[in-house]
Amino acid sequence: KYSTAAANEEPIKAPLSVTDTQLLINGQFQDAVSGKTFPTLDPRTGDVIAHVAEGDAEDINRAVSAARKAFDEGPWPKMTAYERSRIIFRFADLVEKHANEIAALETWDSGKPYEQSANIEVPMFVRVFRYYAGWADKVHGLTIPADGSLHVQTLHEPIGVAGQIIPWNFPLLMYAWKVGPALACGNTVVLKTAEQTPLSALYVSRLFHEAGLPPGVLNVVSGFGPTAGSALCSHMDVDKLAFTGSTDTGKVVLELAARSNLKPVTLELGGKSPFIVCEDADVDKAVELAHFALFFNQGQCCCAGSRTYVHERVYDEFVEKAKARAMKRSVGDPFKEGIEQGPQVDSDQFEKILKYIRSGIESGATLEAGGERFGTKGYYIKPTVFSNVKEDMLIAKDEIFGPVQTILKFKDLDDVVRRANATRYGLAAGVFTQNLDTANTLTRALRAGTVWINCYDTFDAAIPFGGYKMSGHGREKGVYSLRNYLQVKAVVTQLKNPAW
Ligand code: TXE
Repeated sequence: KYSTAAANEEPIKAPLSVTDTQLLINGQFQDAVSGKTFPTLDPRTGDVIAHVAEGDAEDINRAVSAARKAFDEGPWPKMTAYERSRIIFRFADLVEKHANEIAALETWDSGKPYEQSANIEVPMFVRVFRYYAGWADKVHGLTIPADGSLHVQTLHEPIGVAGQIIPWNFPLLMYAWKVGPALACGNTVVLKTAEQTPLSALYVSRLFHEAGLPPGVLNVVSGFGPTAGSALCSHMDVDKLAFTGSTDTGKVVLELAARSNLKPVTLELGGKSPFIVCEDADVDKAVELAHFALFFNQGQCCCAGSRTYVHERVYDEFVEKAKARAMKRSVGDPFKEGIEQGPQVDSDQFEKILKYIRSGIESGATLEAGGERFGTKGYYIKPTVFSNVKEDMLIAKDEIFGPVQTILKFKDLDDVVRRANATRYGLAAGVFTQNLDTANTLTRALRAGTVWINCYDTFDAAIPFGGYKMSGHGREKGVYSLRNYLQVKAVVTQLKNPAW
């Protein structure tokens, strides 16, 4: 039985107050040109946390000019790479020093458990920045043995002003994955945060300036997609775009880039990733990992293992245990100790998920657990499990982006490979098996940017992440992300005396 007590209790007071609510342009916090603001809400209650400056095209213009000037005139791209690296390292130290406040802000604005913000997201944020700080002075080109009397080198140069648009499910981590490599390579940035979660980016960006970041190098504009976001995508002075969000908005971003100045775009979009439990699986362990793969972060992960394929031999046992695990999941105020699941980020997401749950019931899937809101206020949803799910049901095709596990039965590897790949997405896949041959066979056959074997959602800063098919273009993290932020210049010199 679920206990609804926690969600009905008075929310715990967030242990901080909000200090940064203005746009950050050219090193200065400032109001939007229009003077407009928008409320950012506490997903536990729907109450206003703070009013935040609402940037639109005018503010994007200002931010891009600041970034342009900081790129063209320096000092950032002209500094030694070692100096850039030291500023980024100092920033990471400052974030560590303020880790508790930052984690609390992230939880307050997004609804994710404080323990997750404090133990996973802030430490990973710091780690990603240290990783890229380390790269800053190791970015260099090649010397190429070309034919005849040509001496050939490549220079790896920063690409210029990077426009970056991030979503609300991991506000800090998406900031790190984008800002880290861009700044390490010597670019300048205009970052547009998600309208649901503008707060943590403003707070940490103030720390970045305390760490010595020159004005104009990193500009942060809070605001909405169709206004601030599209102005950034269309801007003629932006040299590169990086976007994380829905596949539909990704298409708009790509189109705006193409219609303006053909700036290159990296996209990290939606997913419907298979998690495959093979017949040799230890069912208890498989249930736990599949549960984590789907329910982590309230199910709001682009790479969520949202189609759980279970071999027919272990299917019934798996469903029983997956149901029991979901019923045990602790849901409630994300500031409370021991809470695994907080509220969804906002009422749009909450309603969208409930609609998919209704659609699952109507299409004939078996509702094993959950299926409705949790408590009476805020955007909490009971951990939900469907069995007997078929591929033609919407819940097996669309990205639900919520705590809804869909369990499908398969016969053999050919069957599961065909079905796992029959999706427009290709972000990630999970395989649970002890059999090396099965693991290797599935790894080759699955069309996904990440295959996790006997683990899931491991996000080391050095591991590349990105999608096949409509899950996106390009890779973030690791050495691969540096390529997104560099131009390659071939330098070809004719030698007078090619004897050497
Ligand atoms: O996404 P949007 P939404 C998926 C998930 C979710 C659905 C809708 O399924 O339920 O998308 O969420 C900015 N030009 N993901 O509506 O619209 C917007 O302001 C430029 C998966 O929040 O894609 C925000 O900053 N920018 C995903 C960002 O795009 C625009 C994470 C994401 O919003 C824009 C989030 C425009 N015209 C949602 N319109 C993942 N891959 O992890 C919006 N934006």
